[in-house]
Amino acid sequence: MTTPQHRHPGGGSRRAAALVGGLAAAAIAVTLAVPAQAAGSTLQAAAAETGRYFGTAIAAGRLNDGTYTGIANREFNMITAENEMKMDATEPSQNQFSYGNGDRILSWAQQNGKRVRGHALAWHSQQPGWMQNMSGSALRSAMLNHVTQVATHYRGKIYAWDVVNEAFADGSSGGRRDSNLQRTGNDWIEAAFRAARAADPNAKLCYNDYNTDNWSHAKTQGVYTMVRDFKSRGVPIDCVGFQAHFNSGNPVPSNYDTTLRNFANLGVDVQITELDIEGSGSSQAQQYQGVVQACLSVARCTGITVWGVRDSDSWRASGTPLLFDGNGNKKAAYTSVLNQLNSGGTTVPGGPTGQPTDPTGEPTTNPTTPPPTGGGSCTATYSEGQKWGDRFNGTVTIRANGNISSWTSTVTVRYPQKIIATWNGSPTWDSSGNVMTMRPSGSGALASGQSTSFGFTVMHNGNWTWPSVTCSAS
Ligand code: 9MR
Repeated sequence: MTTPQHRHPGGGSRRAAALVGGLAAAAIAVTLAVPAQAAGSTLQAAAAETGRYFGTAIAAGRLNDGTYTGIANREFNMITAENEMKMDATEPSQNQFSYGNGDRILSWAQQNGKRVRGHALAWHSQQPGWMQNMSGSALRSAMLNHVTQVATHYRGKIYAWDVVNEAFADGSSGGRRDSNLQRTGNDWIEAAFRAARAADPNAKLCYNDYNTDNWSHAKTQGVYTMVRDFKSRGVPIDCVGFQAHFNSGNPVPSNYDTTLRNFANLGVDVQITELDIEGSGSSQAQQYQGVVQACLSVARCTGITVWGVRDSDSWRASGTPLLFDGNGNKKAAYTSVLNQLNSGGTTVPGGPTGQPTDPTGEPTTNPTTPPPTGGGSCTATYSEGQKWGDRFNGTVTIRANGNISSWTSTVTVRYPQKIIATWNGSPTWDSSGNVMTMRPSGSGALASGQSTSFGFTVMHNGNWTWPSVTCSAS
């Protein structure tokens, strides 16, 4: 691919850090204990620690089931209508719109302080009968009218719309799926996106599909090429949804993080939109953990939605693919997802505290120099990584001088620079967004003379000044 790829987390070069001019390294030891961050006890709380959401699909017909709504309300903060906002549900007869069940789900979400993903405005499947029989310019107009009407009805209330769903073919072609919509002309997808933007300028507009998780699959490449083309021509697309319906024949790919990262690097958010994994026990739990880990490693992976609450609510209930069993008990998969969310990851741009930048260009908080102690100390050394037109990578090497049980490092970037991705550490941010405090993902213990490193990507926005770094040991 011609687009630069970030290094794989942990795969960055370990070349010795050169001590050159402009390098700000400090060796500092501290007595101050770093307060442990409270772990989130629900999926939504744990995801929010890094600015992400955790969502579920909701069926209107189950809203009077107290166990169902109890779990949904406690664990999730993003809601997708499983079927109720689709074309057949919202326009059963041409130009006669029906929003009863969609509105029911929206109201439940709003009353409980949750956001809503809209699903889906244009799709070859679940079309109302009248539309299935249409073709050509009449179908194109009817589709655009549908997009406009439904997006207008929900204007201002939707976080992100799946504007177009499942438009690419399975298999090795990498091309579009044949459908009545596709036969109206290859530009039907961008036409739908433009209509959606005009109807609801504040909703994020997503392309959503399945079997696009493995980076080496033709379908993934086909969608990637379309999104890259849309971005280059100014077609209004903000996000790409990865449905993530997995089973033994279609397992979670080991290159999932690469896929998410490469799409994000096109300048779109990425989201896991319909996650379910058939199976049980520790094997299911491990696969769930892998998906969460991949999302957490990509700063623009802004959230994860599972496709239903309990196994018995699933479209493929016999595969027991969800996080709660039929009685509403937490499964091993639930615990592995929660633990993985609590282990930290990249923080999404703007989250969790908004990360405002100081318009004067000065960091509002400078790294403080804690008092030295008699114990071990550490040195932080910055080294330049790969550079692209709009961004650069950096690596910070932490070296222990004397045994240390853990370390904390700060990285200060200069406005209008912005750190957009990190790896090999757990970041938190000050209120200015310019100062990142990095802590080890694992124990952080280093014997005297040992070193470890973490890395990050900076959008330079015209400012190439090197970040300054510090380290404190405990
Ligand atoms: O879960 C949905 C199920 O209740 C419907 O019968 C089915 C009809 O197509 O759609 C299911 O949801 C699908 C989603 O809308 C798009 N991606 C695949 C999902 C699972 O089939």
